[in-house]
Amino acid sequence: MNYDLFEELDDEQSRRLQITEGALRLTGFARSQSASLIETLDSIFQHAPLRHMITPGGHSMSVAMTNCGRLGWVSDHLGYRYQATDPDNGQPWPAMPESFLHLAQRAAATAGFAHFFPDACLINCYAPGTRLTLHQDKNERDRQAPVVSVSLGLPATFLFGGLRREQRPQRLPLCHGDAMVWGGPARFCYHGIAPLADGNHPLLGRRRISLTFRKAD
Ligand code: MD3
Ligand code: FE
Repeated sequence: MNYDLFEELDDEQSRRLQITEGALRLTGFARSQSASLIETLDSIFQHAPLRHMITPGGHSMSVAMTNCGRLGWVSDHLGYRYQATDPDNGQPWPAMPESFLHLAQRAAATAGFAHFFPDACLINCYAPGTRLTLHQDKNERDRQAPVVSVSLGLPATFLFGGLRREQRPQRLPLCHGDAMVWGGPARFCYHGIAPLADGNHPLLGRRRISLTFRKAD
């Protein structure tokens, strides 16, 4: 009997929190590889820098964003969409690193979604005070595939509502290394991030970065 392995499995069970049907938080899932994820992010930022996109209404978004993968999520005066090139330089987005893809696939499989092939990874960067108001993710053509997200850096409070905007959201802490999987009925629930509290993270300083993996096409 390998008791170390047994403890690890037991641990994974205790770190798996079902939030609602189809929604799972995997506490610390990416923690052991977080330093290498951040190194990889730095090289992505050199090719596709973080920027504040403009909403269709003409406002600058407070969350700084960029993408990797075949498709990237963009916003401008025309609306929200996915596109294969970075509007700031006309180049393709940096490729999805294999370590990112494998991490997203492992998280999805843990939640029961085999064969997850995300073609888009949106990278969101929050400074203290920054928030993301309640919204639904509806720009993806594939409506069956789950969404996988990974949190790095400063902790945040995730707001998780229902299928109608009026439904009062639950508040859930999200910490460095946590992963979440949103599938099935949870996929189209309203969600957001409360204003980020100030702090200093040993690897990311005064920032929170989230990776959101989606099958857009
Ligand atoms: C629940 N980002 O980019 S990730 C977004 O932390 C977004 O940056 C947040 O919401 C962030 O659209 C939350 C977690 C997340 C992503 C997609 C979801 C939760 C979701 C889609 C459906 C339900
Ligand atoms: Fe979202």
